[in-house]
Amino acid sequence: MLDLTAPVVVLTGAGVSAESGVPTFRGTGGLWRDYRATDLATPQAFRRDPRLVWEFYDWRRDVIAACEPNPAHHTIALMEQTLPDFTLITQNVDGLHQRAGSQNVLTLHGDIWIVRCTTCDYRSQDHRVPLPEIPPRCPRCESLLRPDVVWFGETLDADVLQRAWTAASRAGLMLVVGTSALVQPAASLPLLAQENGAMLIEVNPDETPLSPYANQHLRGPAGELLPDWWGRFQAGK
Ligand code: BV8
Ligand code: ZN
Repeated sequence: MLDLTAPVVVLTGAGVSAESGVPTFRGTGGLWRDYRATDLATPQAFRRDPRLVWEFYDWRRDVIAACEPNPAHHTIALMEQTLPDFTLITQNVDGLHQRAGSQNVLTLHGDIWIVRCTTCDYRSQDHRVPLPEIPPRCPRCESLLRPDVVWFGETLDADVLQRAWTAASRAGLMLVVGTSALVQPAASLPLLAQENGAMLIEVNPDETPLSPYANQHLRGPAGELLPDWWGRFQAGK
């Protein structure tokens, strides 16, 4: 029997957006023109070929713009509205949690809908699909713009990471939804939570390195299993 007043944390990965049609990183959809996403989401790739990296992001923005939040996103937004102490941490950059109504989202890896200048402090929401110019240039200083996401080898925003760390360490319950639990430091958050007494529930059709630590497994698609779990959780089952 779960304590309904204990702090609840949800950590999501690309799998929570899979049923919306957003390709995951490591699943079959994780390829673009035979490139692996993880090879393009790096500062080195951007330095070497900013046009190619922007073609990749422009394509992802185009795909995401046509996707809708799925019942998993909506359930997580409902949890935030209903529970007295709730935190959503996401590795995703697609903005679907926000579109489903989640208000306070800790976006560990940034936001694909924000661009920022590689030279000056210009930073702006940009929802244009496709982008009129690839690679896009700063309207202030003409330098290259980049997606405001955290690439492999880059550090996460210290404040966001600190807030995620704090939320995980005081959680009574953490749901880990749709992540292969391979990317650090995000993948350490569930273990930190458990070390501090949290119950871990993994929502994923597949096994992950986190599975042996989880107290409970919802083995299937989040869009189907999460709404059902939430109904039972609220009924105190
Ligand atoms: C950092 C933004 C250090 C960009 C992303 C140890 C060894 C080797 C390397 C490292 C290491 N420790 C740290 C590193 C480096 C690296 C890392 O972790 N590498 C991994 C690959 C080993 N980490 C970093 O570089 C991080 N920075 O550590 O800085 C540092 C310190 C000081 C000074 C300088 C540097 C930065 C990591 C952030 C990278 N950016 N995204 C973009 O999106 O374009 S990560 C990227 O992968 C996405 O954010 C994605 O969310 C994330 C994780 O992937 P998942 O979300 O888990 O998605 P995936 O496809 O893998 O899995 C989907 C899951 O869903 C599957 O399990 C599947 O079964 C499940 N699923 C499918 N359908 C459904 C479902 N689940 C539920 N329902 C469904 N329907
Ligand atoms: Zn600029």
